[in-house]
Amino acid sequence: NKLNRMRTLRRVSVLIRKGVRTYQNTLHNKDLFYRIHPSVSQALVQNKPVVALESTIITHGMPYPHNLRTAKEVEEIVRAEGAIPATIAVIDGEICVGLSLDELSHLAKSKNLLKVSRRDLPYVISKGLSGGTTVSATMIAAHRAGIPVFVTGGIGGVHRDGQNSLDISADLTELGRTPIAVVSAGVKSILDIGRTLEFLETQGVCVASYGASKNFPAFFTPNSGFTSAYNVQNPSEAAKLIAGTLSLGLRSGVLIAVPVPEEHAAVGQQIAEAIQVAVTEASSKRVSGKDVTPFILQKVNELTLGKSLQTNIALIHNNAKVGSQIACALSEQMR
Ligand code: PSU
Ligand code: MN
Repeated sequence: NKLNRMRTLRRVSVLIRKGVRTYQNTLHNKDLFYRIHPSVSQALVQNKPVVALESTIITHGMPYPHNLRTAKEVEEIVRAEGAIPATIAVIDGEICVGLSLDELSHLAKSKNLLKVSRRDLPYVISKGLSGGTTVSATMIAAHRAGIPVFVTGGIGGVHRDGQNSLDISADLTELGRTPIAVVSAGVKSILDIGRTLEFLETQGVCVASYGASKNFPAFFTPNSGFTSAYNVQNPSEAAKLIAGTLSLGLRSGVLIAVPVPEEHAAVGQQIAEAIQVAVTEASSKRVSGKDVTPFILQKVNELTLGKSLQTNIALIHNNAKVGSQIACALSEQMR
């Protein structure tokens, strides 16, 4: 009955709050090689909502000056929703959590910066190099700093023909081993979306679509034809799901898949054709390893005459808004 259900819910939320506190106490904020921006560490100490942001999207995902403008706009959106932005990158061998405007603009303008994934971190640190962090490296840093919510555009996945090449993004295994909620517009159809979802299931990642349906979005378009295991209808439901993950001590992450708003969705057919061309060209030019994703992103943008870039920016804005609302709801639930 209703009363029992309410008691259950109250009991669960008390347990979850305790669990998340225990989890947060086990984090190390003062690690060597980490530099936490004062605005971020202050917010964390005061239990205010913080949103982590990645930087490969700045160094490798978008051309200048769109990358810089978008990075600034995203931080503004996070602030407008009442959260603190923490863009993460490696600068001169230091993992920086929260960047100054100068640092953002340096990342956006410099050519030849590294794309830093989990496996690259030790090398980049040991050489004192700089680079944009991918979803996997950003998750590691955000988790270490104690930030449970991370917003990006799209995550990496299983590449087409990945069952043969084994080109599977480290983002997926990271989601299996690092307890962070990643808010993204799903994965691009440059990838094999069905196999990506299968792999996430194997990794134990809780995948939930944001909104009224379980449709799993395909980045440029709201529906990939595949479905998530669950859907969450609002920031508070999403926050509870995340809190549940943290307090259970599962150590795996959550993927919140936010469909691009219908009015910004790209013309599906045009994008699909551009992707086909780009994927074929990547394989005929023997582009491999970490260069595949940036190569295809740039090619698709070129072929759609910037239309894909417009959609890309619009969906990141939307993810930033939704992700910030989730971070605020989570910090509210922790009070
Ligand atoms: N997908 C996008 N834009 C991006 C990326 C992916 O739509 O910028 C970047 C992200 O940083 C992601 C990385 O973590 O590419 C994945 O690269 P790879 O496929 O090499 O794992
Ligand atoms: Mn790869």
